[in-house]
Amino acid sequence: MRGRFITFEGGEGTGKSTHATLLAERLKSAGIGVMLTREPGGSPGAEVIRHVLLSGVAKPLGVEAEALLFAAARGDHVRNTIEPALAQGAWVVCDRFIDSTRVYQGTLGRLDPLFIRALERVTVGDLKPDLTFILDVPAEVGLARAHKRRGSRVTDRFEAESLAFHEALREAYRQLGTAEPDRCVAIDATEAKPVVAEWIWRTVVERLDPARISSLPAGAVS
Ligand code: Z5A
Repeated sequence: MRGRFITFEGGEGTGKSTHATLLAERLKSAGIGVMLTREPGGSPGAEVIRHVLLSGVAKPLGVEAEALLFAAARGDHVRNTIEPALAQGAWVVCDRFIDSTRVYQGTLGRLDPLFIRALERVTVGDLKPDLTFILDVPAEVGLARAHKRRGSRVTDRFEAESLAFHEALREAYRQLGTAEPDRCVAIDATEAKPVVAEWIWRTVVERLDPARISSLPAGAVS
C-alpha cells in the first residue's frame, strides 16, 4: 500500500523542522515506516543545489533563476527520495515543498503563476501532499526564535530579508491555506511545543487514520 505524504510549511522559525521531526517520531512509535526529509535538499543532488541557493550566490541571477534551481532540486528529490519511499509504503514527512515556491518565488518574488504551475508540472507531476500543515506565528516571533537558534552563525539568503518581507510571507501562507482547505491545516504555532505537537498529531489521526494503516498485515492493500 502506498504511503502518505505530509508537508510542513510556514515562515522562518515557525517550528517546521521541530514538528516534522516530532511527527516522524510519533508515527514511528505507532508502527509506521517513515521517511523524514526536507527542501531544498533531501537527496544527494538536491543537497548540492541547497548549498548554492542558501549561500546566496544565485541571488544575482534573479528570482526566475532561483525558482529554476529550487525546481531542479525538487525534481531530483521527488524522483530519488519521495516517490521511492511512498511506493514502498513509507509515510513521507517533508519540511517545505511546493507551497514554499508558490509563496517565496510566486507571491513574494512576483513570478507569473503560470510559470510556477509549469515548474510544478515538470517536477512533481500528479504528486500532491495528502496533508499540509501551515505553521503560523507573528513574523517577529519566528525571526526571534530563528535568531536565538542561529547563535553566531551568519544569516542565510532568505533569513536576511526584512521584517516586512516575513510579514508578507505570513499573509501569503494564510491565503494559501484558505484556498486549499482539504489539504492545508493552519496551526497556531505560538503555543508551547507539546501543545502544537498534540494538535498536529490529532489532525493526522482525524485525517489520515495512521492506526488503521499500522494494524494492516504486511503487504495488505485497502
Ligand atoms: N525556499 C524557497 O524560497 N523556495 C522553495 O521552494 C523552498 C525553500 C523549498 C530554506 O531555509 C529557505 O529556502 C527558506 C525558504 C526558501 N528560507 N527562509 N527563511 P532552511 O531550510 O534553512 O530554513 P527554514 O525552512 O526557514 O526553517 P528554519 O529557519 O530552520 O525554521 P523552522 O524549521 O520553521 O523552525 P525550527 O528550526 O523548528 O525552530 C526554530 C527555533 O524555535 C528552534 O530553536 C526551536 O526549538 C524553537 N521552537 C520551535 N517551536 C517552538 C515553540 N512552539 N515555542 C518556542 N520555541 C519553539
